[in-house]
Amino acid sequence: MNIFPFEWVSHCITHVGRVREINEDACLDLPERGLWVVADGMGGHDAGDVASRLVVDSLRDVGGYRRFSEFVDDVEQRLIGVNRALIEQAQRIDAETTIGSTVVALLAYGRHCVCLWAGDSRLYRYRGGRLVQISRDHSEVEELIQRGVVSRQNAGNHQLANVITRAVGAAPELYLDAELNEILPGDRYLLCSDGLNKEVSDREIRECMATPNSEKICETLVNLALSRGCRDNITVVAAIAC
Ligand SMILES: [Mn+2]
Repeated sequence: MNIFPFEWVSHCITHVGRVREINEDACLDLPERGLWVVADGMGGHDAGDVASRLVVDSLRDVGGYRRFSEFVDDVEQRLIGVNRALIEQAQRIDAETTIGSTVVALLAYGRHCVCLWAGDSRLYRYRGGRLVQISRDHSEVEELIQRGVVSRQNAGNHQLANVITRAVGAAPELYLDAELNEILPGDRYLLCSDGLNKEVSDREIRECMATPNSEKICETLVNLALSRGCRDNITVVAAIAC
């Protein structure tokens, strides 16, 4: 099978934002390997930047697979390895320490893609003028929405909006969610850390993604967030299947 029926054009930007002193986000933009990743080191924890860097560094040299399932399994195994390493590193400090990071990864192989994620970094897909969020946040507030306790409209202001329920390095077992989808020509994908969606609405993301230019999409979204004070680090990766 031709594993590259699409030509991918992609771009990524990561920015410290207007308030934080260090950037604990990290990203990977590997169109020739069909892999894009965003990792957000857990705020308020020790060494969040170490965690997110370890996540992306563990995936830099993926490739050489004969089947898509091999690719997906390998990425999963590598992230499980990072999970173990982060827990060991934290335990060397003390029992209370967590060194963690979210991860959202888009893997493309042939005519299909898989989204793997843990935490609240997101994958969106823009197709035919519509924006769909492919990942579902692993967060306290998303769980309340699912249970009907909080409406999605009010969720952004909720006090639990920042509490994530899964992350690499957070628990001995790493549970990654996975979504398999078909790729259509012209599909535009956006991976982002929560620094974007705390400042910019889904409607605005959809408007930005109407432009078929990955670099322009990233620049417009980051500038929009920065213009609103951008309290968190922000990372965006845009990938277009041509
Ligand atoms: Mn963040």
